[in-house]
Amino acid sequence: MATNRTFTMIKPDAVANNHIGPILAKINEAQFRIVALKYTQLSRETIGQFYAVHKERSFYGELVDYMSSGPIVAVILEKDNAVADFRKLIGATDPAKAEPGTIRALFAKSIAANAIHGSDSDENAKIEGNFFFSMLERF
Ligand code: IDP
Ligand code: MG
Repeated sequence: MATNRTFTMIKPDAVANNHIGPILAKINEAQFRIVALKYTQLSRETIGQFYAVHKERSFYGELVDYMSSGPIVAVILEKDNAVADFRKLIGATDPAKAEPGTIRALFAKSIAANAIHGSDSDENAKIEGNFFFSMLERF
């Protein structure tokens, strides 16, 4: 299986603040190709499954409430070294600590409402992409 893909979500704060276009533009400028894209809103139960890895963390309830509070855009992206390059493009989890010019530095409101998700490994990119999309065989 290719290891040149990553998975991202444009989070509810960024969608609500009309940042879908500018964020996709940054992603395209950074040479990522869009493989699949979906605008949707998730139930608490569904996003709870997506973030099950964080179940024991103090912010889990807040995260699940927040991520189900409005529409998101789920995207599979392709590029050489996709996972690491995309984490660099989005910046640190806390926007106050994110490098200037990164997507979180530009668009995020807070550590919880931080505009965008990026997979942290090839393995999780595949799991997360498959969570949202099926029938990608033709790609
Ligand atoms: P990441 O998104 O940079 O990989 P993770 O540690 O995997 O960061 O956390 C997942 C998501 O949980 C973050 O993107 C953010 O939305 C939320 N989060 C992380 N830490 C906190 C916190 O301390 N308070 C509230 N929400 C948090
Ligand atoms: Mg993470």
